[in-house]
Amino acid sequence: KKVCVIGLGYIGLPTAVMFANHGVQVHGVDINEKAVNMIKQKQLHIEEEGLQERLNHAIDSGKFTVSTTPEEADVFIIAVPSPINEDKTANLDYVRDATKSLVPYLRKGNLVILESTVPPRTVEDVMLPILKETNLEIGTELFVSHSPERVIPGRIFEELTNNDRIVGGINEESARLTAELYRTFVKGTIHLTDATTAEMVKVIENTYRDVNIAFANELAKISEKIGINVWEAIRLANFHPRVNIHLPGPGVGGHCIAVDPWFLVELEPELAKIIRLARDTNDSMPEYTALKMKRILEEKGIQHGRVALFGLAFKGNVDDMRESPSLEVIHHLERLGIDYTAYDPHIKENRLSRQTQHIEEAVSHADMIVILTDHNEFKSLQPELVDHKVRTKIIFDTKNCIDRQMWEKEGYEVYLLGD
Ligand code: SAJ
Repeated sequence: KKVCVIGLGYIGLPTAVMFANHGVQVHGVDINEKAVNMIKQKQLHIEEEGLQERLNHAIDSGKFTVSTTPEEADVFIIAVPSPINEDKTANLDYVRDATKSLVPYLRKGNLVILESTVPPRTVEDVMLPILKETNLEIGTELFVSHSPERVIPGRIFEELTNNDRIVGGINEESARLTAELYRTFVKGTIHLTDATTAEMVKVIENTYRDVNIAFANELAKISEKIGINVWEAIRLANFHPRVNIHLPGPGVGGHCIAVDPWFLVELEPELAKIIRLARDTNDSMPEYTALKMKRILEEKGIQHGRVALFGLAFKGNVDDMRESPSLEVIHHLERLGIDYTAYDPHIKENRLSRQTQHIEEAVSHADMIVILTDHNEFKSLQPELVDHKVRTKIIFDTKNCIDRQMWEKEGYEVYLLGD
């Protein structure tokens, strides 16, 4: 069997090397020439635990080739971005272009699998009309399915192997062939359904999480008003066997959870009410966080204060800054006229004007350290490391991830989001 993987990003690259390391011949394709050249030289253009060794092995074994154009194969897997436009409508250009790029290479008996998360009906309404241009009969000569990726950045390989997998075919044969392929490395259960249901399943998983986080964020705001610690309240509530409340924070980022709910809002704006409200609630958190910083500085009588922002990635222990709430927090600080520096040990090049690679520089003359992502480096951060540099000993933790007592012992005033 030969598999051609279109899109070598956070999902496509790990998936490609997984197949290659399980004896499948894989050809990887990306329109980004720079990324392709890097991968050829066994260099990573993304950070993911365990990816480097696996990529080395895949390339050295000769089972994994890469280029900017597809090749004939038995199976084609599409793993390209499916972002939203400015106006929150789905941008399916990448899915459309990737599908079109396959048309000249498709032969009788081929299978096309879409892994990208898409609004329900995309396979039926967007992909199939394009695939019909092959003149192959869909469902008997050309098989098509949606098998959404469901892995979490930071634990991709573990989840690729052990998570259950949803496989939705445009007919039963398509689903069966797809399941057979993923069996190569998937140890979880593979559940078969139709393509549109599979699209819906994926979108509602992320929407569930978004709505749940919005609930937690609303509870954080309420808790601040009534004077309790929301983290403690949620922790205790979650001891109930049927309660699983997620955690508040400075916002919801990434290109999945903050994006996918909009697909449902776009399809059914009149009906998707809670979904819409949850999006707005989560989107309100960066400003809420920035305003809390302003309030703390004012309460302490600090004028022209400077804050040191710790964490630019959209969540802990990843190097991905796209759609990060930290960027929104910065936007609001600028709007409020609050001086800041930004530091993130996972973002290795300076992409912002006030960003620094050195923690000492970040905290120099700072009146408040603000933890925006729960990187391990911040959880275990020793106050002595920053002590001699800060101007005022205040730390504001938006992720409840630092050792509060340790910082208090060092003379810091500790603030917590939702407390
Ligand atoms: N966040 C909170 N509170 C929480 C959990 C997360 O504020 O309790 C924030 C994070 O800080 C981050 C954002 O939400 O900014 C999203 O992070 P995440 O860890 O929840 O999710 P992603 O975007 O990294 O991955 C999700 C996963 N979906 C689910 O868990 C249902 C993953 O399994 C999907 O494969 C992925 O989206 C995807 O690609 O769709």
